[in-house]
Amino acid sequence: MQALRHDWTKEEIQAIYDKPFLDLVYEAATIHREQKDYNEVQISSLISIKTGGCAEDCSYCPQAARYQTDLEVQPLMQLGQVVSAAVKAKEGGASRLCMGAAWREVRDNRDFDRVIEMVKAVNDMDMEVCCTLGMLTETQAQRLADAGLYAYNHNIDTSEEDYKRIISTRTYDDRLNTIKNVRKAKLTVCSGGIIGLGETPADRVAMIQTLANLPQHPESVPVNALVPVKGTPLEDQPRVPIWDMVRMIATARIVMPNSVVRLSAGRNEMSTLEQAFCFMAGASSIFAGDKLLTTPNPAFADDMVMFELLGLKTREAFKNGRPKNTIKEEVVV
Ligand code: SAM
Ligand code: DTB
Ligand code: SF4
Repeated sequence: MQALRHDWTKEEIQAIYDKPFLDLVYEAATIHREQKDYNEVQISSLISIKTGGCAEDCSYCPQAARYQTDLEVQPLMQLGQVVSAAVKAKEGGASRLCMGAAWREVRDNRDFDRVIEMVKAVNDMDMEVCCTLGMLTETQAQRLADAGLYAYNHNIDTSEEDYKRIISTRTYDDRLNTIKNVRKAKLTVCSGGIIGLGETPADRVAMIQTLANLPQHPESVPVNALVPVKGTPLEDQPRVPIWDMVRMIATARIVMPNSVVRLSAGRNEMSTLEQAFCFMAGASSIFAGDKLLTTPNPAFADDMVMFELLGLKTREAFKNGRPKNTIKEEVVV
């Protein structure tokens, strides 16, 4: 087992990213196959608990209020709606439920109280609960942890140098600061990015370097291919070549060997063979269910056909042990 490093240079990561394609896949696959459950894939299901009307200007995002997209804005869901969605996701084979809100940051109000109730309810269903709610303070992260949250998703999206081109309403440091707050609350971190934003290969390498040189690697690293949405500034971006997606997954797998790399947005446009290459290169997690947050994703049934074809198995919840904060409260009668 390779020792974890937090001192990667850009040159080292670039050299990995630029390897001949099959050498890169072989190296990543070799590292991936050192894990005993290498044929297991973790399934997360996404629910958009609050959709659209967001104050930020992320140029890829259909949920930013300032872009004219075809999205229907929806207020924060009721607890019962979330529980029904969680039941459906669990029946479909998901071990993790990720709740996303189109918020710039969490505010200490009744909406947050309701999210806390959602976290408790889903954790009680023995699913790993993840949230992605925008920026968080340390106290808010702690409140989520106390409610039984398992992971917090907060992507850095691209390189620090490229960030201002993509988002002007917050800084890279804002993003890193929330990740720090999540760590202080002892939650697991899910952080990755998007390719296909018009970034250079050097930006991709710099993004991986930032993630790999955090004091602790994110437990989960989502690699998203941009889903271009009409009305957003990036609507005309060309589709990400599959070669680049595989290179990103393989590079992340090699430099963060203990992390779970998630083949995230963009699967709807990929063939089974293309996805098979992503799994070969070390992806071991996906978002399943026919919708991501607002855009289409393959149906559960189609994914199960793919799993059967490739001999993949779904990973159960809490495979690495149940953290103390997610142990259900005893009901005293
Ligand atoms: N508002 C919160 C935030 O920004 O952290 C949570 C929701 S936000 C939609 C979650 C992540 O989805 C973003 O960080 C981005 O990486 C990803 N995302 C959003 N729109 C996307 C798109 N069109 N294609 C691919 N990924 C996208
Ligand atoms: C992540 O990295 N990708 C997911 C999840 N984390 C929250 C979101 C993808 C969103 C794709 C665009 C949409 O459906 O709105
Ligand atoms: Fe808002 Fe998140 Fe979309 Fe940015 S990515 S506009 S913060 S919902």
